[in-house]
Amino acid sequence: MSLFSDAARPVERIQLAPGALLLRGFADAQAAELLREVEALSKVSPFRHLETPGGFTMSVAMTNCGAVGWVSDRSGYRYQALDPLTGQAWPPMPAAFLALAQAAAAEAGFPAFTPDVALVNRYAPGASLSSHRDGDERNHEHPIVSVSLGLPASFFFGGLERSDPVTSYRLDSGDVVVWGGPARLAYHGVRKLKDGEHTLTGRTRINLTFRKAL
Ligand code: MD3
Ligand code: FE
Repeated sequence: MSLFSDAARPVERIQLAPGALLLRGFADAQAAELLREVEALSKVSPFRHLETPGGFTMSVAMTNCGAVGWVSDRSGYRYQALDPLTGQAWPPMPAAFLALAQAAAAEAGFPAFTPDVALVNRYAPGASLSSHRDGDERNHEHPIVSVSLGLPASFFFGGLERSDPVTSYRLDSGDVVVWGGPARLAYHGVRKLKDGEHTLTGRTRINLTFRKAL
């Protein structure tokens, strides 16, 4: 019996595109523990709605844990060691976060993934994330691991150009995706969250993205 699977829903491996591996249900057994850690770290570095360089306020609320955190303001996007809201270091990455991210990356052929940040996104009904690429990390040979918790979301994923056609997928609680190789710099985003009720999170979706920024 694997440490990272749940007897109720065996992990399904679905190749979304070259370099993009969806592990359905991979985090089911850890979901409640991961959410407790999110609640604890958000007491140190609270969720906030960041401003974009263009002056918009993001509908998704964000926080981070780890050696650095991803932030956005009028001057741009970047990773930084201090939380601009508290002036203090971000909370450390919980051991359960690191173990899950490393196990998922290893499943996808990245046995040496050492993320130094987990960006935590919180969606209320109506929140969305417009099309973007994750390019602020120093070395794009490292994958990104994403973990979905709570309400389901419709997520889209395209190519290396913003104008490339996209395919939509549903991400359910417990689903983990490893984005590496040719998928690493693909455009993607999340459609407006539909209202609903989830046993673990209520009317909320949480997404963790593990990155090696430095
Ligand atoms: C494809 N988060 O934080 S997870 C993000 O559900 C982000 O909150 C979304 O996009 C969310 O940057 C989507 C799926 C995802 C994450 C990283 C990717 C898809 C990706 C990196 C490269 C390509
Ligand atoms: Fe992204």
